Amino acid sequence: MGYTNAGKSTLFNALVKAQAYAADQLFATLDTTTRKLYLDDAEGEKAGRSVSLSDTVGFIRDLPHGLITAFRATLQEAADADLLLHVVDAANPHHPEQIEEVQRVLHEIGAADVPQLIVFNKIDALPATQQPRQRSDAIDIEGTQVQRLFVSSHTADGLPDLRRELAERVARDEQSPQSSPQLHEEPA
Ligand SMILES: Nc1nc2c(ncn2[C@@H]2O[C@H](COP(=O)(O)OP(=O)(O)OP(=O)(O)O)[C@@H](O)[C@H]2O)c(=O)[nH]1
Ligand SMILES: [Mg+2]
Repeated sequence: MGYTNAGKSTLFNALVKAQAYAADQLFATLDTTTRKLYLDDAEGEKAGRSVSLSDTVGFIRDLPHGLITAFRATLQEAADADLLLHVVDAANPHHPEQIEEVQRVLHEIGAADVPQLIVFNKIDALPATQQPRQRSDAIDIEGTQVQRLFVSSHTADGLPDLRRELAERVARDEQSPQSSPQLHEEPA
């Protein structure tokens, strides 16, 4: 999820397509905007872990209350998620305000407390002087330090790190499943 035009659908397709290319049989369509994404374990071994990855509608500035109601069913998916990938257009100079707008919508739909991973997308479009020095750091979101990853959905730069981070979080969750009981859609 994230502000409109951040590159959510492009990232979604890049993650799913990369997986489909690597192993066509290893993902299954759940519905039009949700795909099952299989993840390697931290050592890069096929571990058979999967997550359901969903693409949401764009969050826009000054979303009218009527629209909030109309989108509520779609956005409800965000409130029910185990983790929100908050996609940000790093190349848009207004991205700090866009992050604030997204946070505002998250509060309105009751999803403000869902853990987030901030995904700064479009780093290929940043000038050399603004390129991130590291692939991952922390960013302040409403007074909380939240992990941020830098990616390009166009060049796939950073996507392996994103997959690894998701795999690590799933593995961590398996060790303390009570903190997130919904994660295991297919209990063994
Ligand atoms: N340079 C660059 N452009 C990108 C990247 N990812 C997405 N884009 C472009 O950004 C535009 C918006 O991408 P979408 O994936 O449609 O964005 P979205 O967040 O799904 O947008 P909505 O569904 O309308 O909210 C398109 O023109 C993409 O080609 C990227 O990593 N680098
Ligand atoms: Mg989209």
